[in-house]
Amino acid sequence: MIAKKLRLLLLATLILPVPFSAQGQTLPNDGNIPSPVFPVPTERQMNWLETEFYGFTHYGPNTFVGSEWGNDRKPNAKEYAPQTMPDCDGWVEAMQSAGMKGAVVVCKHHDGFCLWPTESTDFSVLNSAGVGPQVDIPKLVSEACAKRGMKFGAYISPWDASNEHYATKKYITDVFMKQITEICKNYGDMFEIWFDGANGGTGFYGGSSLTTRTIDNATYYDWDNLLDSIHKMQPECVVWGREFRWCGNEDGYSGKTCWSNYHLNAGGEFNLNTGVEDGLIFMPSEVDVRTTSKWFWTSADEANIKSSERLFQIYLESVGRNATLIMNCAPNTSGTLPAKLVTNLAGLGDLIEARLTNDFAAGKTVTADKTRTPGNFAAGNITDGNKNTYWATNDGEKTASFTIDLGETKTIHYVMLQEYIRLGQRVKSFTIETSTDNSSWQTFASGTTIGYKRIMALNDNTGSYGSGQAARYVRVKITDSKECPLIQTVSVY
Ligand code: FUL
Repeated sequence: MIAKKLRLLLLATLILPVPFSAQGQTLPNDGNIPSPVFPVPTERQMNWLETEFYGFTHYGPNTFVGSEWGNDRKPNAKEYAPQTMPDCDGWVEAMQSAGMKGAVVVCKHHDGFCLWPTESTDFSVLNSAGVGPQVDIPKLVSEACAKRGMKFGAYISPWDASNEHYATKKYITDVFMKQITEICKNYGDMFEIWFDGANGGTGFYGGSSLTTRTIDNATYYDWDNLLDSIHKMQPECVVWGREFRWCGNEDGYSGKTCWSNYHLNAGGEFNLNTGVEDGLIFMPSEVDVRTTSKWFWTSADEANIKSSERLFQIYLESVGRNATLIMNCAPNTSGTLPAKLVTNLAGLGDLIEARLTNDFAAGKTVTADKTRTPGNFAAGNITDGNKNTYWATNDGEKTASFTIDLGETKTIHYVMLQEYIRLGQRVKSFTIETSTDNSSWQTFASGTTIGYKRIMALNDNTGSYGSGQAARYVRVKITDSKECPLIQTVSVY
């Protein structure tokens, strides 16, 4: 028996790489893998980036009284008065039809009303009117997500305009943390938890007709420990304001230059839209956008439901600019999404399908002027459909170009590029040109950052589909990069 164990040990030392423990030792790198350019994403952030596009739901007492924040009146649980059970499966179905891969549901907004039977406060569905006491929104939405293969996430407002303990330690320990724990423990796997910068102070977020208590957001919530607690309960869940950042506006766009790198400092929020090229932490941008002009439904606001074309433009200016997109779908008092919104969401899904799925470059030949050697970094990796392979140049080579031969002339509208982001965001500028004969070239578009995903429209015109450009050859020139560029995928539509 001992001899067998020794033999196994000997075998293991022969086939396993040299241990990493010895200091000062050169580690083997037979694959010639490029060194990371820090910061790099965690596995959890990678999974979240790949989710790309998901829904948001604002629904609660505000829906019934036509308010946005609920800090304009005294708390009254009876305001939440659904007469029939909300159709959460219908919400998720409509989101899925738009191409979304998950749903983040408001469980508690700034008013403090909890849309699930919580033990943390009396201001919840349990004391509401109509069929309200039977409603458990995170349960209904998480079940619909599970049924439809969608990811589930939750919004819990840190600011609580009605809780008597708000701004004291008791609120954090006995109310807020309890609410987070109930949500994290009782509704299955979560991919994202959304907090909010609003704190009810007299600054940017305005005052209230009720008592307001100003808190120091940065220290009061003890974000670092909160992050750890959430990860213990939900290992796959990324946390707002820590693992991803607000994009800095609610109008549906990320910066054309958009670094996933960021830097948190005492000065608070800055450069949210563009990120920070030399930022020390990996904290990608999320674009949060309304499909009307408000977060909560009002009948008058139905006139403002955005068209499918406008929603598609928002998609290009968020997912297509190295951010994720969370798009609000506000249910009405009968617990359903307005019919026009359902139609326009499906229309968005149709546009994404029609314009961004038939990849002319898939499996096509690619040639590059420079390629990293030795190792598996051939230009063909760009069109091989494998997210684990990429084309690279040698260390120190920060400019290079590659050309995709589409095999025949096509009319093209979009070029989608992805860096191999696991080793850090690098590209600082690039141009795309096309040719029908591989000799005379026309500009298609040019840009700065790429990141996890960049979708370039012809002439960077995201607002109209246009008539496209004839191209058999698509040439991408990387004109500046932090270190050798690593390009995982380029698709041509
Ligand atoms: C903001 C909130 O104040 C809005 O009401 C909404 O929830 C939006 C998503 O975030 O900060």
